[in-house]
Amino acid sequence: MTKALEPNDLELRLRELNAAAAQPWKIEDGKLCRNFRFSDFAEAFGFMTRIAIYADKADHHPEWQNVYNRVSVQLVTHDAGGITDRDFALARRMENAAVHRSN
Ligand code: H2B
Repeated sequence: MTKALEPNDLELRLRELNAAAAQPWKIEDGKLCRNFRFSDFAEAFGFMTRIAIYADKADHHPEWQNVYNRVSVQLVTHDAGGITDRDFALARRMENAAVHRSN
């Protein structure tokens, strides 16, 4: 099982992730969080569809909420009781999927 990251590693990985992110990821309530905004609902839902297919294959699923063109994401590995490399892998995947269509 993947281990929850220690605070120092977490900060390091967060800085690496945010170096490539248009809007910052933040740690809130022990989860890796970011709000995405798209041009419209179709773009937001298209993003969610692409990520859902990846997440299910990886057996690692996001907590997320969608309202029209906005998608709020909170990533945590329940099995490990904290944020792990699997959450950062999913976050990077989200950045790549959203980079051409959102802020
Ligand atoms: N997703 C996330 N984000 N965290 C988990 O701990 C997790 C998961 N566990 N997807 C998986 C599924 C587990 O519940 C199943 C049984 O493999």
